[in-house]
Amino acid sequence: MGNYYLAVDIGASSGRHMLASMEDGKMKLEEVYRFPNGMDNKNGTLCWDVDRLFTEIKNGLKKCKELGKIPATMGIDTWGVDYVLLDEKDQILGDTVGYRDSRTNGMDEKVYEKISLSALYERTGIQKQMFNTIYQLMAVKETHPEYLEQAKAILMIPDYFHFLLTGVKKNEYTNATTGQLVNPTTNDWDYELIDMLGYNKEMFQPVSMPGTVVGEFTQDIQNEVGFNCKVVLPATHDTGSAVLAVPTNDDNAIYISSGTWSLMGIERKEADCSLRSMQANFTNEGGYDHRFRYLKNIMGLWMIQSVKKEFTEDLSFAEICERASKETITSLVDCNDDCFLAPKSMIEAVKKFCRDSKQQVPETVGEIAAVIYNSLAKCYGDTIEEIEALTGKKYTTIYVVGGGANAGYLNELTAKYTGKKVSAGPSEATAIGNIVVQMLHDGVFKDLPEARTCVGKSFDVKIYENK
Ligand code: ADP
Ligand code: LRH
Repeated sequence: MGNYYLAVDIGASSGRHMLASMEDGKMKLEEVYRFPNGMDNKNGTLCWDVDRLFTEIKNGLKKCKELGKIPATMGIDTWGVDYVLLDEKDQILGDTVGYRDSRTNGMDEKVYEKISLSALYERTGIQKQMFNTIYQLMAVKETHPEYLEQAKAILMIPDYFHFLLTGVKKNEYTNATTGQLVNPTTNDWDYELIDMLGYNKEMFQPVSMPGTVVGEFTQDIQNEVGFNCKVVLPATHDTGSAVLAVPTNDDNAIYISSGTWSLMGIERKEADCSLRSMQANFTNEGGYDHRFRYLKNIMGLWMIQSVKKEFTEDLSFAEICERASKETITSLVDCNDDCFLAPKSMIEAVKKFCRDSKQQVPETVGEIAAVIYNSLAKCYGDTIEEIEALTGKKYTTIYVVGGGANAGYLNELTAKYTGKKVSAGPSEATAIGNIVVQMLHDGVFKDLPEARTCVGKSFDVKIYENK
């Protein structure tokens, strides 16, 4: 038995500690601990409870100790774009506001007073999302300029947790790129842009690549969790980790990282910062080994998560999926409409969209879920057409990874609306991709293609064909 490696993967809807080891040339994955996540409404502002999340991180570490499975290395990944600002005493300045909060409304215009939308895309390659760090920082500048002045460090959420574990502050590359402040050619912060916007340059640490050692647990953490461990940077952006675990080395693979969001795209060696690409709203997120994820953010299973909370019946995702598959309703909504980003009621938002567009209004659980699943799959179909037009290539297979790979009905619909073969799994791709980088660091694999081959033979995938 070789070493254990620990991935702490915290998505917007749940976090988990996954231990991995190699056995007979295959990766074995074991879930050690799981906890819920979500933004809390704190006096009208949507916030992350980072204190609770850090307690959960330590709870999972204690569980490893209890099991007698001490990892050789560990790393944390989370969703992108959100961050904390730390003062000179390393205390968080203000609330840890989540990306669905409305504080960024109007901040695009403030940013464009300094730099145009197209110039911004040309120098970052990142698609416009109102919640990108660049707009969030503008909201801070407008409402709490003193936070920006006092800040000694900006840490993305996983960077912050790594700091709490080790006492070392690093800005990891993949998550940094989601903020729209990194240059895809130098792969470093775009200090000129940061200056232009009037953000405090001093708070940015040099960008570190996945595979870099952060440090070891502080004495306090060792005392609390009962062991020491080396922290190695994975691709700390969850999507960056998930795409590392797409189980193929086919350069012409289309993937969907399917969870709270559906991130659909391809991998590329160079960023495409052209006007055409900007107009199609594709992004170039930085990845391991200088591979860019050329993709589109699609609203994703957030819509299902939200209606699930509102249903009076307590149903599992599997049950909701099953009910949807029995329905015949044909109404469709535009999943990427802003009205679905943070509605008071997702059920009402879906109904209103159908009503306003003169389509049948869904009423039952099955109908509401069917409208959402069909609309997502339709959006995947449209996105494939855009990717094929933008790249001038035809693609045959869509690799769905992440929790959404378990949604059988959605996979069937994806095959139907895209006309492509769908390969679904692994559902824990993010944790696997996180561990892949740790294993590459430890010399278990010589390179990423070898790791992806191993992922392919270690985990089950299910194939769906267009009938
Ligand atoms: P995130 O990392 O963004 O929190 P996950 O990758 O964990 O999200 O995916 C969670 C989503 O996967 C759920 O919201 C749900 O829609 C979907 N899902 C998980 N298991 C199932 C299942 N058995 N059937 C249908 N959908 C599922
Ligand atoms: C998915 C994700 C996505 C980002 C969003 C904020 O969890 O990281 O890639 O765009 O959250």
